[in-house]
Amino acid sequence: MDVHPKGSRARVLLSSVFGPYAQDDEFGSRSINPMELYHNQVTRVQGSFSLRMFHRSWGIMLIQANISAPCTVLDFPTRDGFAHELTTNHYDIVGISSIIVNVGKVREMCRMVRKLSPRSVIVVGGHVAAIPGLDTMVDADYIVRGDGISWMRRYLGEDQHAPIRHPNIVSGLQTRIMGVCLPQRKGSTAATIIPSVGCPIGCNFCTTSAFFGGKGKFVNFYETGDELFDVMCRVESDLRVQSFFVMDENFLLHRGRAMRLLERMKQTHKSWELSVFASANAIRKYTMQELVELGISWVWMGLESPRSRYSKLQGADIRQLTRELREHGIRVQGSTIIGLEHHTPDNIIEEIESAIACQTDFHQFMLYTAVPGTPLYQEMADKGRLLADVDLADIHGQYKFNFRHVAISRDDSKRLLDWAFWHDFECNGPSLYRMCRTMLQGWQRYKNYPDPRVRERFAREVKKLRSAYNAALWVMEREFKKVNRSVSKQIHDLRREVEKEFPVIARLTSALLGPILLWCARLEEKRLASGRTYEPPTFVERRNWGSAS
Ligand code: B12
Ligand code: SF4
Repeated sequence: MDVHPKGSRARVLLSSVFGPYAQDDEFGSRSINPMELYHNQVTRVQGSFSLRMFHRSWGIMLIQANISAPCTVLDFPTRDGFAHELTTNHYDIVGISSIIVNVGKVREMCRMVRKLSPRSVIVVGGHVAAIPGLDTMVDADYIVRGDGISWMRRYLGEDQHAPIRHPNIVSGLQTRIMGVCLPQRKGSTAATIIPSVGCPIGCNFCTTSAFFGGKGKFVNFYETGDELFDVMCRVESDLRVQSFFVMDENFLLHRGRAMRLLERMKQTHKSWELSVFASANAIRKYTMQELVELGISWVWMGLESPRSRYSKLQGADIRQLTRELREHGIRVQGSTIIGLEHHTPDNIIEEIESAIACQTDFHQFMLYTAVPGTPLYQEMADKGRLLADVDLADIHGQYKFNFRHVAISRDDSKRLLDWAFWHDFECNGPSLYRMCRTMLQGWQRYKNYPDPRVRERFAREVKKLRSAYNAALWVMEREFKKVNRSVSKQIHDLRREVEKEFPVIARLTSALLGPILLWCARLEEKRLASGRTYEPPTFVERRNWGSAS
């Protein structure tokens, strides 16, 4: 590969694609695709109870932190903002980060760079690079598949094997629920830690696994528990956090690393809280005690389907596992796939019901989707089953199939998906309530646990439950009567139980704060009904900029 003639003196701009996002437009924005994790694909039908927040573009933040060239990260720019940055500063390299749905924006941004900064080299990276023939769709000089840190280091003539420097990342921003924006105090939000990218299990539909090498492969930024521990200690002190969102597709799969991390946490009395992604077979490698001591408080886990044959699910009784996790205070975010090969109109309802019966705290439903770059895409292409006229902006699993399913029509795929979200909400209630239930179970089980680190963690978590969350329970109990009286009764019972544990503070907050929250939630419902959407703010961050010439 060539090295840029200016090497590490080259000025680099790294940008995410431009907004606004939560609207339908000619560049591929879609109103069903807001720049929000929960509201996009988890709690999207939960109205004012939906958890709303934004996440930064971590890929470009990581690249910026690991090159010594002067570099600007421009996150969530507007189109005008991107043009302004290109014309007010000279950039030798413009890197654009995108996923597949936003390819139309990448095309437009390349066009803008050629016009406004014709001497810049254009590099396109991120999942969009998995589109076959992307080089004929966008005017870029380089299209980078896989890890961008090592690529950018090589291109700048730097050591691609140098240790990875982890930036300080606040995991979410502008969190909002029931019409209330949570205060953004230092330390109040978890920090994101990215130990690796990719997953060696290699499920046929999985785009992240495929993008970083597929089955048997992944890219490790931190090999050992010791390295990870050191990074977490630094971030803990810089951001004053004890809570970490671990962005690793299958964190618990690497047992040696996780157990060494636990050892170090115990030695140094760290009462950390970890939110992780993990497959059922990986979770099963640990006892509940190990998970709890490691601080696992939230786990995102693929439930896929009771009859699917994915190796990660072999031998796991999913319903029992999810129940057990919740009984130990671990919030579960389940993910179910709709439209697997064996699904038919006769069995799909039963499978959705079975997923909902797991009563996970959060539930993502996704359509089985042939995403470019995955083995499933190749298989569907080989069998001539890809639908030719589907816009790339609509290939993401939250709209309709992009391939011919043997038993379910494209329109029915959307109906089933929407129904699954509704039915889960109707049967199980708002995720906020479910989370409170799991938190109480954890507290009751572990408040007298011998390890003080564990006690401290549950005591920290329960502070929210006995105050603001109890007031939220009061609101949910009232509002949910309109949807499902029996769930409303369950919320009532939970609230009573919380008040039994914390008689003074819990009663006081629900009595004082409850009515205010109810008013905020109803106002939010009105805003949402009138079409209100939310967009992330723009970030401009410069590094090594003093040395820029
Ligand atoms: C956080 C996240 C989000 C955030 C937004 C983040 C953002 N600011 O854009 C939210 C929650 C809003 C979100 C929304 C969506 N997301 Co999302 N998201 C993720 C998630 C969980 C983490 C991304 C991440 O930071 N990873 C860690 C970093 C380090 O990895 P990375 O981004 O891939 O970056 C590396 C390389 O790709 C490369 N690279 C990245 N950028 C660049 C740029 C250059 C110049 C170079 C050289 C290299 C390079 O180098 C990096 C370091 O190795 C991933 C899953 C995952 N595990 O990655 C899904 C994922 C990226 N999302 C996905 C999708 C589909 C969506 C949605 C459409 C939702 C949906 N319906 O599924 C929406 C779209 C929103 C929109 N309008 O754009 C898919 C993308 C599939 C694809 N092949 O394109 C993923 C992979 C999830 C999945 N498995 O399906 N998402
Ligand atoms: S276990 Fe999860 S992350 Fe790993 S390949 Fe399968 S779907 Fe992807």
